[in-house]
Amino acid sequence: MRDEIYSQPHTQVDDFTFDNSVVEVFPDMIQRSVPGYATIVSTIGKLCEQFHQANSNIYDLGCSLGAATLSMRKSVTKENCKIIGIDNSQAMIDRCRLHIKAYMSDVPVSIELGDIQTHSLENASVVVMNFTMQFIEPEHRAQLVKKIYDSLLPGGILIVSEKIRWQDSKINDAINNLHLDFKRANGYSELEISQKRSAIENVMKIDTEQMHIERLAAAGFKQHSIWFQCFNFASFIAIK
Ligand code: GEK
Repeated sequence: MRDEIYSQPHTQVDDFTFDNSVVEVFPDMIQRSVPGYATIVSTIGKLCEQFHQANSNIYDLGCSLGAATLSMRKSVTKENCKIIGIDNSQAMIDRCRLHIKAYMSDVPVSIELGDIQTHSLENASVVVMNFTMQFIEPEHRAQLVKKIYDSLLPGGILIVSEKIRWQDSKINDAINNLHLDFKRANGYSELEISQKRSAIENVMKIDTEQMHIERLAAAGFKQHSIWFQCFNFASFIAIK
């Protein structure tokens, strides 16, 4: 279904939440809003193929409708692996379970309702946060990345995809304008763009590339890099 949530004027734009109305249009919304989303999701499967280890857990934190979970499930070749998708939106979890059931696979998947900040993580070879960190309170992010690092086996990876910003306002504006043109080219009107911005600004707080890299290093990751970037959307890999 097409995302038309902000196509009509709202008298008051409430903070964005991942409720039933968002679940209905989510695949269209993320595809038309995030440059490179399809490439990132399919490549997460490729990275999982390289780094998953036998007898380990693979986590999809903030799994939404399970796009990264499904991509990784196709790439698991080693024995006794389990994929665990976690999200704190009941509406997302309910729909995600239906999506997962619609595809056949021998790889076990568990979709769990929970807050990734308190949910236990263990024995992990691959952990994915595909556009989820930006919804965690900034002061809690370092603790979460450290918890993920501690849950990873040696050689395990963390993938973090995020919208990013620049300290330099001219560069930030120039690249942000490219993203706005991307949304316009995908059929979002000026009204939709501005109402969505009002809805999301209190909820989604974005970091610079440097903040991400410093946080990964502080948690203990020795290897870390951006592996994909299109405009102000980037995906990082860190290896334990
Ligand atoms: C994808 N990864 O399609 N605990 C658990 N889930 C959370 C939390 C939290 N503390 N905070 C937010 N979420 C997906 C896309 S969407 C990104 C991820 C976006 C969940 C929230 O409910 C939502 O489902 C997801 O994180 C973010 O590959 O909408 O821009």
